[in-house]
Amino acid sequence: MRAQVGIIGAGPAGLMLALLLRRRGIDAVIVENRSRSYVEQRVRAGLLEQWVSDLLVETGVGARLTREAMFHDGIHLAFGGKSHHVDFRKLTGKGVTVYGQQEVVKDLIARLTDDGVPILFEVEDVAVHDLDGDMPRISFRKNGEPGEIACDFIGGCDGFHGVCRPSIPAGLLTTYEREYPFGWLGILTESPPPADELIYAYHERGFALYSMRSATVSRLYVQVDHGEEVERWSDARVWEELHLRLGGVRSLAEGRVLQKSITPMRSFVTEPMRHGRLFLAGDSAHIVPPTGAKGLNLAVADVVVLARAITAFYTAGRSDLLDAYSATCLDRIWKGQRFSWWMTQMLHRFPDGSAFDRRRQLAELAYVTSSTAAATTLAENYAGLPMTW
Ligand code: FAS
Ligand code: PHB
Repeated sequence: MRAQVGIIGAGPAGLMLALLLRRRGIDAVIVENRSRSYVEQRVRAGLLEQWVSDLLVETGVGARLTREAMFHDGIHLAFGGKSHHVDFRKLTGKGVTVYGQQEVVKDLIARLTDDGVPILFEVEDVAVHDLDGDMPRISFRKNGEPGEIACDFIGGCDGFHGVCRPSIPAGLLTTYEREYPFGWLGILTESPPPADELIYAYHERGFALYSMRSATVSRLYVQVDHGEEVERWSDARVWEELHLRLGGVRSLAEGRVLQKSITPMRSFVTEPMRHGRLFLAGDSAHIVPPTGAKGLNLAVADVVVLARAITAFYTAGRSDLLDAYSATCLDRIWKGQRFSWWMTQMLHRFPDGSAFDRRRQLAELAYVTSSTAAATTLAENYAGLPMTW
């Protein structure tokens, strides 16, 4: 096959990249190693920055989002038996959109399929070749048959465990990493959320997050020990912790648990995000702890920058935006890393934390919920910093 851009990975990054290129008349092919149904059912992020939901509407894939998403003005921070609202709309003029990542993925796949953009699902043995030349290739196997895509550029959108980042000679990459001594156990439940907006709860038993997907479906998380196994957490045990960690701030209705999984927590960045004609975007280049709800939003920001750079190459013969791709993305990525780390260190119980640390966390929460300046820094980062080109 021949395409101007070969994309590896049909997650938010790969799909949005293909859509943005398509809208500029640039043809792309996506190869994905999972099935369409697996990709569309994978429960992950749930919160879009204002500009991301606006982008989905502007690019013509936001109709269902406009009908079904929940549009929030802020979040609640619960600690010391009380709940405090941080009003992003009042502080920054922006809100956030609650719309499951799997819904975004479904909407993007439907649009790309309608537009005739090839998405090859269930491919195997994907590999990239000739990255240093001007005709890189993607090889793969589909239904046991070998396949190949000759292209001008490769979008490495295959996530943290993909093949693209490892295809770059290790000596050329610098990685930055922080592991956290805990993870999140998340459940999707048929139960009404305890509040109209998200509640981030600090508690001596550990952090908990009360999010949602609709007025009748909740997305709930509890902090668990690093390396914890989901089999050790019965539904009853999860509900008990969720009740305790809500600290009497709200009552929590229980319901059928539809999905349960544990997400490890890490901060990770690899630099640079480019090697020849291969451009890393999204989780293939960076991971944030989900506390700041940045993962999906940073992935979309990367591909907005990449689509703009590739378009300038084809329409004006420019390579300067391609050359600046990594630095442009990393500016936003590191601000997202800082914010995600800050939210994580403020809200979680660290096993090696001292009594001083816990009092300092409570003071930080008291400061954020009593100072307009402090609340505004949380609001502008959470709702989404302006895009910088
Ligand atoms: P993705 O990982 O979404 O997509 C990569 C795609 O590439 C996948 O479809 C994968 O199947 C495919 N792929 C991988 N290797 C391949 C290969 N060799 N060949 C072909 N295809 C290949 N973010 C939040 O903001 N909030 C959350 O609550 C949250 N929860 C998360 C829970 C989990 C378990 C995980 C793993 C991530 C979570 N994230 C969360 C982060 C998540 O939302 C990512 O930021 C987002 O999916 C990034 O999108 P992509 O970069 O497209 O990567
Ligand atoms: C979610 O709804 O899945 C969600 C929301 C906010 C976060 C993390 C996850 O910080």
